[in-house]
Amino acid sequence: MNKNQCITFKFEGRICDTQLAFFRENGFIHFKNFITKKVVAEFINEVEKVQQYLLDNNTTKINGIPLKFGNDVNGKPIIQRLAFTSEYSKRLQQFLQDPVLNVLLRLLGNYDGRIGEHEKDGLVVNHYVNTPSSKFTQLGWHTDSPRDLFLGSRIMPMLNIGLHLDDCGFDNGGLRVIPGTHKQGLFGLFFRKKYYVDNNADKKEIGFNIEAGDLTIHDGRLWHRVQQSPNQGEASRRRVMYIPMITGSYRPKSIDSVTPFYHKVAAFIETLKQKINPFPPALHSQEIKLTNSSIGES
Ligand SMILES: O=C(O)CCC(=O)C(=O)O
Repeated sequence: MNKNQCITFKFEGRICDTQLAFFRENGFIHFKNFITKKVVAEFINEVEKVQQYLLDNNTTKINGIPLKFGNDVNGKPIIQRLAFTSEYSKRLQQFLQDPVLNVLLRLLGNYDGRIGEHEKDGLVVNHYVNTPSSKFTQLGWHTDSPRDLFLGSRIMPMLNIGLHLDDCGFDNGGLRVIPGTHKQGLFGLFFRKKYYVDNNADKKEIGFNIEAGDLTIHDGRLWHRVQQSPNQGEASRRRVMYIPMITGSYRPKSIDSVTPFYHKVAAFIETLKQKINPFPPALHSQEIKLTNSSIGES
């Protein structure tokens, strides 16, 4: 399997044995057209409403999870990482309760899984866009599992279910995974890559040709990253909702929840990266052009 051979599946209301075998072997799976374009538009609208509400109320954290702010192509403020989004939207809440999602639990094998609507970071919405003042254009290599340790529990099986809201062909960046790494031992889980700092392509990584409405699911132990789009502005936009499907004891978050340590570390790394190189590589030329023109104007 390589980047040109991204195998996709059609979801027909159940996880069949072939899909289960593929997921067990590789640690991820890609379903085409899980929701229709009409529903995609509806969800984008809901996310925008939640974003506006949170911006209007100067909300910077939800249940202890910091939101990530940036600016859109038109300079308007946006939230580039939302957490617990469904707690602000009846429509998204209703979607998380749709029995169709429970069908995906089969991928967790014998574990008793559930949708973590009020646990971990809840329903996350990531919004990547390349603009001079975007704060989110890529994401370094990581797995999701060690977060459990920071939350005070042992590593438990989990799935991250990504519902994609924009088209994003392989050449436009997006999700990259290293197949099979969910089966590695603890050493590989912790030390295969430098968490969040390493953005380099791996020779074993594969990517996806995503259409809005597609669903990708990855095992929490799988190494993955988000490749920055080579494009600027609108063409670089990538929005994806992540639904955590989790196991273990029920640990809901609330307004009193403290910010987990890994978010503090991630924020620290981000600040450090900004200080070392304030403009992500793909933005360099645009930023320099803008700076020159403003110098010329003054
Ligand atoms: O945006 C993506 O597709 C991946 C996001 C991710 O890995 C994360 O939020 O931890």
